[in-house]
Amino acid sequence: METTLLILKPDAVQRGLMGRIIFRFEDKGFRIVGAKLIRIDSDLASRHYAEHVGKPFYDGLIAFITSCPVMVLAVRGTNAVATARKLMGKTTGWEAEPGTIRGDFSNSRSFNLVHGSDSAESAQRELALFFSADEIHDYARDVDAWLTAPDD
Ligand code: IDP
Ligand code: MG
Repeated sequence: METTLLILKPDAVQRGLMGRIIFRFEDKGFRIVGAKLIRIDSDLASRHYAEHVGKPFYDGLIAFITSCPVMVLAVRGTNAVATARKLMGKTTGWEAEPGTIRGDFSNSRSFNLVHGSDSAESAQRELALFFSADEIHDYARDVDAWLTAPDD
């Protein structure tokens, strides 16, 4: 069982796609264990995107992610980190496969609707940036018994 950080970016909020994006993760069987709408400030944005400092798109990325409230989600499930990335699709909308969130809804290199942690280590770091321990809710669901088999 892993937990990953998702951010529904400003374009998802502005385009009214939050619900349809959340559906994809719920349909896969993931449990939402944290959720809130926040306005990311430049300090938080620079900590979150520290790995991209100095890249040509960095300034635009910080301006984009701070331009409007975003929805941050902590999402839990088997292989949540890698599977969430597969559901999202490739970074650039026009390269992402149809059937993925970005492949179906984005046709941009930077406005690609959703962020998802790229490794278990990134997920730990990013979850700590956006959620305090008491904002993560580890509740049980009866359906979880039907989402993973004992011999998975
Ligand atoms: P990821 O979101 O698929 O993990 P990263 O390479 O980590 O992609 O880049 C972070 C974000 O920066 C992307 O989601 C996208 O919004 C933006 N970005 C990445 N590469 C470019 C680029 O070449 N031009 C403009 N924006 C970019
Ligand atoms: Mg990334």
